[in-house]
Amino acid sequence: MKTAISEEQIAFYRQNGFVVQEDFLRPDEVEELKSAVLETVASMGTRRIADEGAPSKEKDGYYKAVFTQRINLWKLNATIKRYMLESELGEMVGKLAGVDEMRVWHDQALIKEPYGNPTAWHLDNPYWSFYSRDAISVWIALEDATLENGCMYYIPTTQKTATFKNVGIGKNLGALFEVYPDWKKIAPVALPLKAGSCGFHNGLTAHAAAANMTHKRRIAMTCAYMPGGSTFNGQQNILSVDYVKTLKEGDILNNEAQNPVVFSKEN
Ligand SMILES: O=C(O)CCC(=O)C(=O)O
Ligand SMILES: [Fe+2]
Repeated sequence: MKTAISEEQIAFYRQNGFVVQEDFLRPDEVEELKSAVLETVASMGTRRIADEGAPSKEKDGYYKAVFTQRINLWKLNATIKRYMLESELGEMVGKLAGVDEMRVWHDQALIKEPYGNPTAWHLDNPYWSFYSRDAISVWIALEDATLENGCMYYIPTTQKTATFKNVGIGKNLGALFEVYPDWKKIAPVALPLKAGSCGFHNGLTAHAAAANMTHKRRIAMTCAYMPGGSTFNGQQNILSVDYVKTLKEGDILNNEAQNPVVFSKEN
């Protein structure tokens, strides 16, 4: 895992809300992580989220055809846990975001199946159970992600002007621009990635992915990280009913079993 990150990359991320790390994983690491992801996804059947008591319903037909989405695989598979909770990766996301502590929010396998629908423009953080301007995700290509098979697109600098208003990932590709009409003036950037390369994006950066116009799967593994000290905002999102019952708005999300620390400046 290539976790060294330059001052230029940090500056680019802070300005644009995303950045790329070429050759993040070596080919043998890609194979190891991809096998673990495919095996774990298969073991979950139609269950979307690993956690007991979490919302598990498959979404509607259109959403299902955007990607095969499986969440919190790190709880089921030791190899995935080793990669997603790797402390050097934790330090990397901490440095990019400029925060002193990072916890896992959730991981997700995102497989855009052959002829899968595009992923409509959206923000991530407003869906989650905490609000933060410094949440960050890593998106690792486990197969080449290309313009043809649904690579990611970002709209630079949107993390700076985003509020926590959002739209769902629905059939209307550009619904987000009804909420943020000014963003129509900014050119999006496509980010094709070789297998093993990754992108990082802020939880408030507008992003999307194109349709998969190929007969092969676009396979990605992603993980979202939550700054330490983030507090519950009242949204269940992926949390289990039982856990949400123990929370009230404003509580710090510091349950180590649900949101383990991956980076702490003190250590
Ligand atoms: O992989 C995709 O199609 C979308 C990914 C995404 O929205 C994310 O990683 O936040
Ligand atoms: Fe997203």
